[in-house]
Amino acid sequence: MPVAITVAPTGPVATTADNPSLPTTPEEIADAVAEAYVAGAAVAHIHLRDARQRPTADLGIGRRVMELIAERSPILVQLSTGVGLDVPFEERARLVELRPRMATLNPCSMSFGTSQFLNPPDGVRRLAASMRDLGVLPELEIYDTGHLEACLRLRDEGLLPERLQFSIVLGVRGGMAATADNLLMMVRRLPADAIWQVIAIGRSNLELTAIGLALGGNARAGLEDTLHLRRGVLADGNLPLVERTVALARDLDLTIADAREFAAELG
Ligand code: KMH
Ligand code: ZN
Repeated sequence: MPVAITVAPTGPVATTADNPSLPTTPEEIADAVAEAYVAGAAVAHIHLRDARQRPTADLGIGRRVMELIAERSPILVQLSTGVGLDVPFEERARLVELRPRMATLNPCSMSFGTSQFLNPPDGVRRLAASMRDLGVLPELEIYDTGHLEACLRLRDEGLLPERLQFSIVLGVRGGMAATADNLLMMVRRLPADAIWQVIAIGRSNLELTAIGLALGGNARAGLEDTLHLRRGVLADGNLPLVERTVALARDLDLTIADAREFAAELG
């Protein structure tokens, strides 16, 4: 199977004070996504920001970003329903009304750094049901073993598609540590037909992305996951991070999926 690369250009936490090349306006986000598409990304994982760079679930901003992205390329849009830690769950959940191709579904609440990431069980079930009803494919973000079990229960209840798409998130304080052992343990527990990628946050981004590719996973790249290209060297935008991941995959003799191929695999 060709490898699908997701670009995650913005994320919920960093600002341009952390990395001046972080895209935050709709135009900047769409430009970053267009460049990433040309470099080989098939999916764009999108967080929205307001004019003061704060994470937002504003439907108008979401619509604008999706329009600008669609004008520039056929990349598959995956809207984050995680949005940002201070945005109430019910506001975040409404973003699926914009009917992106995919949206994140975070199955459980957890500590997240010094804050908390609230995903209450009844809200998660409602969000999964509305994704199913609107035809929005869930990208399941699992930060711990119990999150996988919660997803399998949702599938058994008919709230998720039969074939599941997971992101194994490593390196968030409050979730699994970014170690190869943790990644291998999670990969072994996934359903055999699962589509999956690693989301490696912070210092171990490069190593764990490489291990995920070598194990047969897809990959994600972008300033949401690391602000640095090398230790101590800020990435000058998302493009170098996407190009690095494409090169890594090619060095492993893997081929890169385009958006159309990955859409067909998702069904
Ligand atoms: N940055 C991720 C670890 C989501 O997009 O739904 C958390 C997140 C979740 O942003
Ligand atoms: Zn995200």
